Amino acid sequence: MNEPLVKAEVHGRVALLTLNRPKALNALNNELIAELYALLKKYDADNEIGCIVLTGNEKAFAAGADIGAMKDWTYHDVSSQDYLGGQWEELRRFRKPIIAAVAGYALGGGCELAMLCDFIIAADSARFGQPEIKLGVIPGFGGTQRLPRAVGKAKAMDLILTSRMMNAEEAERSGLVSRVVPADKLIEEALEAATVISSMSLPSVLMAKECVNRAFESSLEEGLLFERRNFHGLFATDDQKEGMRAFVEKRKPEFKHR
Ligand code: CO8
Repeated sequence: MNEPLVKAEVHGRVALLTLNRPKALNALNNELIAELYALLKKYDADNEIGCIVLTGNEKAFAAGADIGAMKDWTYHDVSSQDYLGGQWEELRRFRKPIIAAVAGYALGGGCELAMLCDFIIAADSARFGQPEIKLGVIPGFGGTQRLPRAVGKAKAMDLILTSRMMNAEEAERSGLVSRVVPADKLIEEALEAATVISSMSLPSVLMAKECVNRAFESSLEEGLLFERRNFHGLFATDDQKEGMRAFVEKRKPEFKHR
């Protein structure tokens, strides 16, 4: 049997997904994306899972879309099959938090895949970039939209137009990653963060993710209303009663995730 292109392990309430095309620096092809999509769909729907960690290996999170596979495609090929539509596009719709744990290269589609996760924890070895311009194309999976939102226009233009890479320290300074850790502690740290998240009440975790994402899709007025109504809604959950009672009774809450 062939090795899976994405490996899955479960650690308590956390699913750890590892991109597994090491010889091609985890270059993203349709088969890998289909496996990733199927696993994310499975764990997103699994009540026993509260958070997902997506990682690569120490050399590469992913070095981009598979250039060898794309090289002979015509405009008609990519546009008629809506390349990067379909499952690629669906990757951003999952509701459970997904943490990208990035070591080594996160380039092109690899950087875009990391950016569509909810936050990025980087190893000190991580290198981020959108080098598509060197190939005669542009980022095609959100890079021109998500990178400026994360790091601002100046740095996004610099990276996208010159194709230069930025290291983990610069990525943290500019807001692309939430924390930088030693490479040998990356998975431990990401699993720890995911374990903390998955110990929280699932309805409030899902709501918090949705509300933060709404900040990028709406006016402040609309976003504040969306947040307030969802805040109100959480008072209908058992976990709100448990969380607040546990605080008052000076004990740890036992969330039932409902
Ligand atoms: N596609 C296919 N194969 C790749 C890719 C890639 N993106 N990146 C690396 N590989 C392969 C190499 O061809 C090589 O294979 P082989 O051993 O068979 O020759 C193997 O991985 C190892 O790579 P290198 O020998 O080049 O390793 P180095 O350590 O010398 O260099 C680099 C590492 C700098 C990362 C270099 O491999 C590189 O520049 N890779 C390409 C980076 C790039 O241009 N990425 C953008 C691709 S285009 C894109 O992503 C469009 C976005 C579309 C959206 C995708 C949705 C998720």
